[in-house]
Amino acid sequence: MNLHYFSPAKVWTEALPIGNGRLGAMVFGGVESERLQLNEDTLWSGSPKAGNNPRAREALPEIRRLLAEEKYEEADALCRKEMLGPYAQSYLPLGNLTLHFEHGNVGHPYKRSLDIGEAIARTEYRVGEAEYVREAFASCPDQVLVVRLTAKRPGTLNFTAKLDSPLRSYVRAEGTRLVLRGQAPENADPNYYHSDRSFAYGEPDATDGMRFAGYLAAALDDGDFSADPDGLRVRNASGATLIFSAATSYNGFDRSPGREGVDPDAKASAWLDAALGKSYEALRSAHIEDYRSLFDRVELRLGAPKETDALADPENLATDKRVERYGDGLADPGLAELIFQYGRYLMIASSRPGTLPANLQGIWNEHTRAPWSSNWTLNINAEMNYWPAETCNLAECHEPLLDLIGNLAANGAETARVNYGARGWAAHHNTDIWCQSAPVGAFGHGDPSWAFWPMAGAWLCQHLWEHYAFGGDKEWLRDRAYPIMKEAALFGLDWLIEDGNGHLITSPSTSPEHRFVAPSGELASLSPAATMDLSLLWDLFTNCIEASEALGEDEAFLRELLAARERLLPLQIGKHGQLQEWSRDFEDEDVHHRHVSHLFGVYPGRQLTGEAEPELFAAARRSLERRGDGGTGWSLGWKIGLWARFGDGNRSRRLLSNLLTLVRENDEHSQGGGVYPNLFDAHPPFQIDGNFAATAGIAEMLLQSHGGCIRLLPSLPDAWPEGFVRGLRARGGAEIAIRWEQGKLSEAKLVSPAGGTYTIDAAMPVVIESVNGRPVETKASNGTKVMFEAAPGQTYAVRPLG
Ligand code: FUC
Repeated sequence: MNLHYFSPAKVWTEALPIGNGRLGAMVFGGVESERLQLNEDTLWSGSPKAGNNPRAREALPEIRRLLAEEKYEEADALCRKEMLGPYAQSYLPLGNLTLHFEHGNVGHPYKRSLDIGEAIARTEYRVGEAEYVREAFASCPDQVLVVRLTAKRPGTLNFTAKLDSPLRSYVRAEGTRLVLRGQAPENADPNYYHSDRSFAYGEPDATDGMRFAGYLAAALDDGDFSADPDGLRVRNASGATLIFSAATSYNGFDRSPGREGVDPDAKASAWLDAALGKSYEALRSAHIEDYRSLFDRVELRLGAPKETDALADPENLATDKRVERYGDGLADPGLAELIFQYGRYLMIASSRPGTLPANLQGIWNEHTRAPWSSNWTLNINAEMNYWPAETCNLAECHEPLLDLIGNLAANGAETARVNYGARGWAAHHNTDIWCQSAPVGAFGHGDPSWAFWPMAGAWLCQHLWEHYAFGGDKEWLRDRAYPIMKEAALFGLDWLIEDGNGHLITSPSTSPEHRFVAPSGELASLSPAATMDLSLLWDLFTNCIEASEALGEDEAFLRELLAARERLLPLQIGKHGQLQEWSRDFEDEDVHHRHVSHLFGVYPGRQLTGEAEPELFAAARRSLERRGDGGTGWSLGWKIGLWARFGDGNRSRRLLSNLLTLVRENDEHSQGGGVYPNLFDAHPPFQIDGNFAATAGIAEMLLQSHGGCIRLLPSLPDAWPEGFVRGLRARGGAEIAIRWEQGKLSEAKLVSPAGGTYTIDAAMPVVIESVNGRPVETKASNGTKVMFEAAPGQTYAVRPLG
C-alpha cells in the first residue's frame, strides 16, 4: 500500500500529505531543496462574531407570499437583499519547513513514496556513492512532525533547515531552536469576494486574530550544529532528526483567540521538549503503533492484476502513470484498493478525537485565500467527508464533526431565533472554526441558490444518528446526540408551513446551487418545498423518532414528529419519469448539474429503497441516469455511492474510473473531476471530499446495512470477480468479512462486539454454518435472508447453501 514516484514534486498536488489530525505537511521530496508545507488545523482567520440578521425575519412573510404567487425572481431578489449574513472565515497555511542540502541538485537513482500502511513519507536517492534517506511522519501520540535524515557515507549530511510563513510573522533562533511566531488576520474573505478588509490584520498588541508559534529543533547523531535566524545548520553529520511542533492561541469556538487565547508557545515548546527526550526509534514505533491501530482494521483485496497486464509490477510504475493507464482502460483493481485505503489514510491523518473536522482540504492548504476559504461547506462537502467514517471502521475519526455540530447548534439557536423567530437551531451553507451559523453572502453579495439554505442542521444530525446506529452507545445518544437532534427537529417543525392542501412544505427553499427555469423563462433559485428539504426533514424526523424509541423517552414529541412526517408534501415523479427536484416539474438549469441533492433519500439517506418506495426509487434512478456520469470530483464520488444503492456495480465502477482520471495542476486540458498525481481529489481544484466519497462508495458496493438488513455484495462489478474484505462495519455494530469468487459470495463472517439480532441478505440462499469456527446446527436462509441472534464477540460464518 504505497504511492510512489521517481522524481520530486514540482507542484503542490504532486507532494505527499502526512498528518496527525491536527498538524499536517505536504512533503515535496526535493533533492537539493526539500519543502514541507505546514499546516495546523486551528490556524484560521477571524474570531467569534454573530452574523445573524433580524431583517430576515421581517422579509420572510413577503418572500413566502411572492413564492405562493409564483413570483420567483422577485423572491430571489428580496432574499438576497434581506436574508443573508457575513461570509465565514478562512483556514490558513502555517508556513514551510525548507531544507537546503549542499550536495547539488542531482540525485540518482531517486524515489519518493508514501507508505499508507505505516503513514511514513520517504525520499531516497544517491549522490555519487552517498545514499541519502529521509523519512517524515506526523505523530499523533507525540503531537510533532518528525523528519529523519541519514546519509550512508559518514559525514556527508550537510544542510540548513529554515522556517517561514506567508502570514505576518518573524523567525528567531532561541538557543538551539528556531522559533516562528505570527498572527492571523482578523478577517479573510473568500477568494471570490473583495472588500477593503479582504485580508486584514489587527493591531499587533490588540489583535482579535489568532496567534501561532512553530518550534524546530534538531537531534544529531554526529557532526556539527549551529542555529541563527537564517536556520539550523547541520554539518558533516551522518544522521539527524528534526522535530517540529506548532500550536495556536485557539481557545474554543466562542472565545477571541487574540484577547482570550491560550499561549501557543507553551503548548508548542512542551510538545517539542517531550519529543526531544525520546529516540527516533521510539517516536517512530509509537507513531506506527497508533496509526495501525486504526488503519489495520480494514483490509481489501480485489484480486491481483492479470499477468498480461503491464501492471504486474506496480512497484516500478509511478502512481500518476498508473492512474493514467487506468484511464487508458487497463484493469488494475489494485488501484481501486489503493484509492479506497487512501481515503482511510487521509481520514486518520486529518481527523482525530479533539481536533477540528477535516475541512474542504482536510488539513492541507497552502493558500492564504484558499478556494472557498478551505472551510466547511455544509450543503454536501463537509458531510461527504465523513461518509466513510462509520462503514470503514474509523468511528473515532467521526468525533470532530460530531463535536462541531454541537457547537454549531449553540450558535444556530440564536440564528433560528433572530432570523426566523423559530425554536431549535439552524445552520446554513457554510461554516468555519467560529461555527458561524447564519447564511453567508456579505448581506447581499451571495446568491440565494447557495447562500440561502437553512437545512444544514437536518443533514448534520444524520451524522449523530449514524454514529449511534453503528456504535450503539445509548448513553451518548441520550446525553449528547438526541438533544441536538431534537432541537434541529424543533426548527424543522417551525420552519414548515401549511400549503393550503393539508400538506407541510418549506418555503423559501432551494435545491442547493441548482436553479430552475421559472415560468418567465428566467432562471430562479427559490421555490417552495424542494425535494431535498422534504427528504432531509423526513430523515431528521425519522432519526429522532427512532432515537426516542431506542431511549424510551419523549413520547409526546415522537407522536408530533410522526404526525408531521405523515403530512410532508409527498415526493413527485415528473414528466421525464424522474424524481422531481422541485415541488413543481420545472426544467433544470443544467440537467448534468453536479449536485444531486434530490437523491439524498437514496444515498446517504434511507427514505427511498426499492422495497419501501419502488416507484420513487425507480424515478430517482431515472434522475441519476439523466444527470450523466460526469461532474466535479465530489459529484463523481457521490454517484459511486448512489449507483451502489441502485445495485449497479458496473455503473459504480464506471464512476470510480471517471474519478480516477488524472488531473494535472495548471493544465487547461484538465477540466473535469479526477485525481491529481498525489491521488488528492480534483474538483478541480483540490477538494478532499471526493477522496472520502470514493472510499465510502467502494464500501457501499460491498456492504450495505440501511433498512434493517445487512446486504452482502449488493453491487459487485464484473471487473472484480475475486476478492476479500475484512472489517467493514454495519449498522447494529457488526464487523463483516466477505470473500467472493467468480463474482459470487463464497464466505462471510460477522462478529458483533455487543451482540444483537441481525438479518443478512446475501442475494442467494445461505446457511449460518459455524460459530467461532465450530460447526453448529446450520440455520438456512428463508429465500436469501437469514435472521439470527449473535452473541457478543462470537464469529458467525455464512456460506452459500449447497
Ligand atoms: C459547493 C459546490 C462546489 C464546491 C464548493 C466548495 O458550493 O457546489 O462545487 O464544492 O461547495
